[in-house]
Amino acid sequence: LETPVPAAVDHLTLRRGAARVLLTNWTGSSTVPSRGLYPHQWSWDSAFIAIGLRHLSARRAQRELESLLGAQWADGRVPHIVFSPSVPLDAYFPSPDFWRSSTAGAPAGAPAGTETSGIVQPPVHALAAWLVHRADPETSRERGFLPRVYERLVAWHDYLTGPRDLGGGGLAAMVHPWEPGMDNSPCWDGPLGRVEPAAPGSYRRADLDHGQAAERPTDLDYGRYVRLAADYRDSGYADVPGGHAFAVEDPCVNALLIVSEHALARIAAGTGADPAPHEARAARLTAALVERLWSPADGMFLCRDLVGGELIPERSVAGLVPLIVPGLPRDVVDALLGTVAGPGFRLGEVPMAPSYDIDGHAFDPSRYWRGPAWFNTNWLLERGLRGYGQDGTADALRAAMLDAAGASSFAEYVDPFTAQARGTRAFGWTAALTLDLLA
Ligand code: 9WN
Repeated sequence: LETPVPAAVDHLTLRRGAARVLLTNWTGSSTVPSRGLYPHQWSWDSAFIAIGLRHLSARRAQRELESLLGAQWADGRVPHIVFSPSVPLDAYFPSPDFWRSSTAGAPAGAPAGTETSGIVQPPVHALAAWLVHRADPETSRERGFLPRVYERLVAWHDYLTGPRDLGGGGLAAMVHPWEPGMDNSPCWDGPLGRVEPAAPGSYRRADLDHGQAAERPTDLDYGRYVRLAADYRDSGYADVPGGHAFAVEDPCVNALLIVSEHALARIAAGTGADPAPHEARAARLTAALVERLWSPADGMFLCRDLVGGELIPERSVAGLVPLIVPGLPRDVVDALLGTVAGPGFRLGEVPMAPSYDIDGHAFDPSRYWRGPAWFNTNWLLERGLRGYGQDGTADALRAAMLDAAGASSFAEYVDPFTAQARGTRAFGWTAALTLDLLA
């Protein structure tokens, strides 16, 4: 039986609690998402964490992003994990000996002195860099922060819009369910169905040492994740149109790329470079997003399966996140706002938007990206709602997120109806985005 959610904590206590999580998870050059479950540096976590960290220490927030970008590959990719050498290999799976970034001859040019994964995560980094700069422009100028990160961020976006335009339609494609950051979203069930799982005995799920099996992906999912990652590794991490068993275009990933490209234009201007190419690329990406992923019948964006070629008929929160993109066509915005508050996502009725359609056939309120409400996607929705003038809805969402963060001890995700804690606690981006909402 569910215990009731404890009373909301006051804002001073909340701020202190969030700061404590970020201090505890800081390693000296970056922040782990969680000391137990995720003991390394993760790419999109670091971006969200920097957005909160800027309110505690602009210098630390800058270092968070610089340390991640320091592990960038020569082809521009920013790896989804940068491994900490002091953490035992068996603490997290897959570990560096699986990815072999520094030993495999790394055709894509992985850094020699750092162990990383070979896949990517959503590009929140330029947005984060711009917000970090703005929090303390003086420290930023003193440290030359924008010039330090600008070229690397450009190379990152060039990679996503170049080699990763596997569909040829102008959007970035993801080649593994870990890449869009919503690992076991029902959106991937169909595409993953084609993948032969790796043998169960060939690896050990370290995540189950820390997480409850009912709140994590299944063993069958993991078998497929392992197969796809091993195949990509064995190909030398080559991005080949038509060459991937799993290749999808995801609206959340591409919306974040657009918002980050707009931020890159501001960063360019701040370093004396020309912002115009970035604004032009943001406009092209926005047109491609609407053309390739908008579903008028669903009133939201869907993911595209590049193997089958079709839109995937699963409604996940990824399809609402494009609300953060400025300048969407008015009918698209109106439809999105209707869907956010409509039967599947029920914002206003439930405290925070679920990760997947409540009425969807695969909905599960406890299992990871198949229903629970997450703080990063809701922070993005809060920002998007404000961007389109929905301050009342955004205020209510902000208040609900603050309550849920405090009452859940900064949980990784929460039950979408009761806001009961799910997943790990003292989770980095939950604490960071709480600080940002409080600022
Ligand atoms: C695989 C770190 C990451 C998040 C992802 C989330 C989860 C990893 C895992 O944790 O994924 O990358 O082991 O399940 O799905 O969004 O970045 O917090």
